[in-house]
Amino acid sequence: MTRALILGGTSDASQLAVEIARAGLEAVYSYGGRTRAPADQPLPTRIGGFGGVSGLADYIRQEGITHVIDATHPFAAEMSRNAVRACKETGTPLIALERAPWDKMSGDDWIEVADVNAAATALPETPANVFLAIGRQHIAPFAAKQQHAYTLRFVDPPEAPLPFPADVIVSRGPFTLDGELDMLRTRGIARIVARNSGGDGARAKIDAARMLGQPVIMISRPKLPERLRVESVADVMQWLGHSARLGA
Ligand code: 3Y8
Ligand code: NAP
Repeated sequence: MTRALILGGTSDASQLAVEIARAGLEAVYSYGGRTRAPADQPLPTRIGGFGGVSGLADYIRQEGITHVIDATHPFAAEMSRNAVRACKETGTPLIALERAPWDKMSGDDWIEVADVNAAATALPETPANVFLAIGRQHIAPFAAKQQHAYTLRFVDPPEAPLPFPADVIVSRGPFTLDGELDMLRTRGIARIVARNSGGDGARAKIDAARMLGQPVIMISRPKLPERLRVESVADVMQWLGHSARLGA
């Protein structure tokens, strides 16, 4: 009897939830509790951390989870690392649904950096209008470069004061090319800082930057442990179907 746990919080995870609900498989969708009103899901949903590796292992045992799908964002590294360890500890099959990174195309002007600190260092000294498309959790390093005029984009309005003056756009995405072109032009943005999230939900700003001939400071993905990894919902359903048939 299949009982899957989806570690969600991305558009891919939402698409998977629809297919799993349609197939009538038993599953629970899990959010980290980062946003005020996460999107509704067609499955029973839980919100908030598990309490590290041991908390996740306990959850798997107590809830009789038979399969774990890590459909979190490529930058949700801690959740992914915990999933690998908890599934090894409990002997639970694990698969990652992870979109491919964006590849640099001709016309792209990317400055590729390893992390957020390197992104802040990569900004020019001369004042510029900078768009930080990296959410709220990792903006502190830019407080060291206050000569720039920053535009930030968050899912929810900021609760705490920001570490530096900035203009905040509150929007959950996914974003459109026209909307990104308009935003970049009207704000005279000269630099975008983005993460290589991959997928379609966040790529419009990268396409817009290319069209406007603007450089993007692109943060590479964190290294994750080896685990079974697919890029499509169909592959996950096949994996579930195969194991589910065996475990039925
Ligand atoms: C809570 C689920 C959907 C999901 C949409 C995707 C696309 C839009 C692009 C920019 C970049 C950013 C941010 C972003 C994108 C999708 C997708 C994606 C980037 C939701 C969601 C949750 C989160 C958490 C949130 C983070 C933040 C990151 C904003 C739901 C909407 C910047 C990542 O306020 C906070 O604390 C926000 C935190 C983690 C990064 C950060 O560190 O601040 N996503 N995003 C998940 C949970 O509670 O477990 O609320 O419904 C999902 C989506 N975010 O179905 O339409 O990639 O799938 N999300 C980044 O890419 O750098 C915005 O502005 O261009
Ligand atoms: P993270 O740094 O990898 O995770 C930190 C801790 O948050 C985890 O150890 C876990 O707490 C909890 N957590 C994260 N995702 C969870 C989930 N789906 N269900 C239950 N607990 C979860 O994660 P993050 O980067 O803050 O991202 C949080 C969520 O937002 C993820 O689900 C991710 O898919 C979504 N998201 C993130 C980004 C991004 O840029 N990081 C972009 C879009 C969407 P415990 O250790 O207590 O279990």
